[in-house]
Amino acid sequence: MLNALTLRRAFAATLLSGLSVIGFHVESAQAAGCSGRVYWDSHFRGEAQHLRGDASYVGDRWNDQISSIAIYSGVWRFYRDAEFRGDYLELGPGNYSFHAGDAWNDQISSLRCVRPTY
Ligand SMILES: [Ca+2]
Repeated sequence: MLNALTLRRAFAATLLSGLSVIGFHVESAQAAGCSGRVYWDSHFRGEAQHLRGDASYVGDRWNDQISSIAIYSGVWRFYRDAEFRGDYLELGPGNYSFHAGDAWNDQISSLRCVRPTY
């Protein structure tokens, strides 16, 4: 079970690594050990953005808009403010969905991968 999950994540990361990065300014592209996706809406819906490195600011379009996060690899910190400031939410591989009224819904302004995982 765990092996199958790990394999599936690795496969997804391989697929996604072929996609181009649009939108976020990637300051330090890291290897496949830091990979994920953020979504405009809850439940992994709406516009999506591939994560491959740190972003000191997610950009005007994405600022305070992220409502769900899929992390394929790495331990990531999602900050309330730009430049990795404010309190942060630390998340490892998994799927996370926020909803209206949740503390972290539509709050994230910067993000970074603090530890690669494989
Ligand atoms: Ca949103």
